[in-house]
Amino acid sequence: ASRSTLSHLDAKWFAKWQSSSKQAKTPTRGKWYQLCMFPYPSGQMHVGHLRVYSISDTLSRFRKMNGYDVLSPMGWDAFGLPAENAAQQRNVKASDWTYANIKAMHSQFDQMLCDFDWSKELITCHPDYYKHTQRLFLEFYKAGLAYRAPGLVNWDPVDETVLANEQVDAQGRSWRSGALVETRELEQWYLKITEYGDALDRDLSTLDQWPSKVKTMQKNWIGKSSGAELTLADNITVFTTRADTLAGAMYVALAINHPIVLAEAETNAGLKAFISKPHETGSKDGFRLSQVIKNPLTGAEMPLFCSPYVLGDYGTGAVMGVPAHDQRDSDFWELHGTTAPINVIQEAKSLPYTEKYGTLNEASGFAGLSIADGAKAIMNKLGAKEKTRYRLRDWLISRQRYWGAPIPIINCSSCGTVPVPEKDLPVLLPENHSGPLSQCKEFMETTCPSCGGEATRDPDTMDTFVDSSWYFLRFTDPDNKDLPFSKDRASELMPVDMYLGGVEHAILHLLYSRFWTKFLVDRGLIENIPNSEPFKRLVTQGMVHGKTFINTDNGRFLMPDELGPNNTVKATGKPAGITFEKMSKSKYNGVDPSEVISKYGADAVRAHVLFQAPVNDVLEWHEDNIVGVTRWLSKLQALVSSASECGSAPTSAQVQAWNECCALVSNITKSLEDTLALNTVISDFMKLTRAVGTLKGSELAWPATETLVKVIAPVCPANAEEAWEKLLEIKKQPWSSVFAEEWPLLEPISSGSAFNYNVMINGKRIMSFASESDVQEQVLEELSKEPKTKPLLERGIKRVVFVPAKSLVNILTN
Ligand code: ANZ
Ligand code: ZN
Repeated sequence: ASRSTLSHLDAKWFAKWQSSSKQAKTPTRGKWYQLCMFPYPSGQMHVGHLRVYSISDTLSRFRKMNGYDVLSPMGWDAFGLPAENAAQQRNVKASDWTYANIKAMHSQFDQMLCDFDWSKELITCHPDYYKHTQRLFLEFYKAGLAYRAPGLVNWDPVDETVLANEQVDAQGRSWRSGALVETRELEQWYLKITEYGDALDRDLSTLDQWPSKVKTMQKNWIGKSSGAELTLADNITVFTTRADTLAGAMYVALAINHPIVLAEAETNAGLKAFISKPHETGSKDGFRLSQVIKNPLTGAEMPLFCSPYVLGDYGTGAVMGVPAHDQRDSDFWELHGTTAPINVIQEAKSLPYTEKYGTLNEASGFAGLSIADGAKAIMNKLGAKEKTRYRLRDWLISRQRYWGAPIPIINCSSCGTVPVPEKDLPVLLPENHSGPLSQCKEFMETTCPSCGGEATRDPDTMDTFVDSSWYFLRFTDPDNKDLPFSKDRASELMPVDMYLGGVEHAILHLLYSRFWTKFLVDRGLIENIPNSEPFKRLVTQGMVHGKTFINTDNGRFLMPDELGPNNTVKATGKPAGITFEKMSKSKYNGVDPSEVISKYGADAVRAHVLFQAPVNDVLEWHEDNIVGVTRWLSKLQALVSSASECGSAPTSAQVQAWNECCALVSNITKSLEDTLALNTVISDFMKLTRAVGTLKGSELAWPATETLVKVIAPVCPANAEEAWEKLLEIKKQPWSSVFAEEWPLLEPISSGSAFNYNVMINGKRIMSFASESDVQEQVLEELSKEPKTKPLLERGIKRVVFVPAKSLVNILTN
């Protein structure tokens, strides 16, 4: 978007802000780090971006006007597949494509009138940035928390790369390509996030300003579970959270990569075929092994199976099967069992009974004990210890792709794995390349830093989530050449006070960032961050849904030119079905932010976006509704144009209107500061404008108008500046920015001694007095001086009714 697409007002003020240094008042209220998740430079903003950046810009402008020293930076999460694919398809360099996109999107930010501190801009694909990403990887390596290991990994056949567990959804599909993920055996690099499983779980409870939904998702992902390891045979130990059900165990099942299974498969062709054929995840297929295991409690013989539903990388890869109390075991036993499930819980009316409360019955061997006590008793009897397990797995960070930060490791045939020395960082990406780095000879061939012999580089790049796991730290010190960030700067500016972004990152980015922060605190790179948590308050904005037209005859989405007049289907003349759905190309319901901004101006679009839905809710994009906001803005400008500094004493109706203004300003302040009820902020703006209109002609009009202009400034910066300029002209004062003003605070009624209040108790007039400011407080003080009111007031005050229009205070007692 070029300047020419800015409306007159936007262009005027954008230029003015560029040329006049912002009058920085000296902040008096401490630091405020306002951050929103930085975008991937796709080249085009969508309305979701428009929403989150409107919110974020509003809040950081508000904080600045409130005297905070605000850090509100912006940057680019610039590595990743689309650039690489574009490079391949268009025969351009991935970096050229990326930087062109950054430029285009930066001007869209300008178009939105976003006031980010661009001097702190960072780009994760720039060597100045990824040099430090590599350095931090080596920090993990030095600590023994970055390691290479063979293992079964998730392979995305479309993007041709491995994925972290967090990047595969519950249906087994890739978060990016949507392809069904396959399993491959590969040697890859991991970050040992499991080392922090306990801290990541525990500290969730300190995040009292995070949505509980996000905390629950993280808790479940980490999946801390306390149970016991029971050794049932020399070579078989099971992990169970229900040791109390041991007497109900009727079989034991092993994962298909359990050592016993692998050993037996050497000589058992049937088993070998079973474990090598593909199984659906969670499948209750089973294969009976030769061994039989004795139940240590009942002495009963239990058959041994192997089944894909037992996970190879959870617990011990072995379970005791309790068909009466576990759904999965019940399903398995129905297919492979011969006898009826053994129930050990008194409360069980039907099986499986999977509730975790109840009392053990006779069959359990510990009749009368609760589930918890029974588990303890059985563990004691077997000499088993309590064991905590986590569902969380280590984070696989190798990607077989070009457009990422190279893993700074060299493989030497004589020295083995050698980290690239810090002085040799960054390991630069070859400029003219696409496809895996393993195919780039100049990149791969190098010399060993340790022995000087021939060696090869690690062919992989890091997951782009590595880049974003520390960018918020880099923002505290973005120009540091030697270090990722200085300890002092980062420690001073962290944590992020408010972090805005999409809930789709509830696990991935937010979990990784918490992990990195905790690790870097432990390594002494930052300090003094409460609970080592990077984000104090988290706000997740809802999605934006677009108006979607459907041909109800066949359920197909209508393209714009298939839509007739008055929302009909052109081909048939019938009315089209209208719904609101997630914007996507296939539904023809997308909206281009640049287009709407050049049509209505940035302020109207910003206010509209905030007005249409509470921050956390889905926003349905009704473009027609913008007219409400544009009308309000023109009323506001008209009101300001006719404002006058002089006026007469207010009527009592005007005093009331003034008090309404006070209440509205305090509401607006509270919403911006705390509750983030931003939709009500816009309706309060409209009410406030009306109330200020009522003050016309009175001496209250001028201060109220000034206040109105100041409070709308965070949301509607251009209109506020325009109005402020008019007010200064009327006052005959030189121009200065409205953003140099302090946030206003209106005192309720300051009508002066002109008002003589009649004070009544329970409807009876007691006395009168002249009020100056806070009438309510003053009333009680005056009354306490009046001996005859004492018995009345001793009954206790129920309510104080204050009617400024009638110059009346009525006190109701019990
Ligand atoms: C016996 C039992 C009886 C179990 C019962 C549950 C209910 P959470 O809480 O999610 O950690 N399990 C253990 N290792 C497993 C593996 N590798 N693959 C699949 N399942 C496994 O789950 C722990 C429970 O999951 C364990 O407790 C075990 O089944 C199963 F009425 O043991 B339980
Ligand atoms: Zn060597």
